[in-house]
Amino acid sequence: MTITITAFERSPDRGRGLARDSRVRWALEEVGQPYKVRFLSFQATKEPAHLALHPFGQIPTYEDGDVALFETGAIVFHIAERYAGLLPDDAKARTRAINWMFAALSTVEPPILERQTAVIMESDRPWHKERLPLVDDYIRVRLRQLSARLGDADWLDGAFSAGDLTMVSVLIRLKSSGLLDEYPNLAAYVARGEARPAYKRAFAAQLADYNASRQS
Ligand code: GTB
Repeated sequence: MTITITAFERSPDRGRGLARDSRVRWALEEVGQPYKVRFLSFQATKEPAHLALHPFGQIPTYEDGDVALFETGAIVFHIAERYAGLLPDDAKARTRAINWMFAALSTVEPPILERQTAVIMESDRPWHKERLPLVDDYIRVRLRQLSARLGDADWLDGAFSAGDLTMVSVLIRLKSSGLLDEYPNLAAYVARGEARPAYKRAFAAQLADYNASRQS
């Protein structure tokens, strides 16, 4: 049974590896599993067939035989549990890697998403110019703390893991903001993630899909 994920038929990130299917593609590339993508319009994500798979009407979803999942965290965790390559064998190290996945999604990502909302949805509001620097400061608190923990290590806890894949995927969204460059070790950490062959394959596949969607 081939793994099938969903993505937008024309990705709103214009193939820049920022939409949520990117993390799932990257995880599948890391573990060497082939996959198919089922492309959906925004409208189709709100229709019953997709809502049966994803109660919030979003992408991505993941299907493999009788396994059907939504939420990138759960999907990456499932892939990492099922296939070798993204979680250490040692039980304690494995738990710590999973800990970093939760930290990325629960503690680091929320202010980054707030910034995205401020930039995309609120730029016409009269208070936007005052709010954005506040959001940037919330982000800086987390980046400073993460930077201190990472230090001069390559990855968050020993070898590259699903924790790093999730954290790098979260931080990548800050690249265009300039905030990441204030923390050179975090900028280098993200660059190390992007330099991984599996990341490059996932990025190229997402970009190719976006370019193909523009031809049709
Ligand atoms: N918590 C969920 C998960 O991690 O899986 C969040 C999923 C999610 O936000 N999916 C988005 C979606 O389906 C797609 S990625 N949105 C439609 C909806 O909520 O109705 C969204 C996205 C687009 C473009 C950029 N970008 O250009 O930076 C980033 C993210």
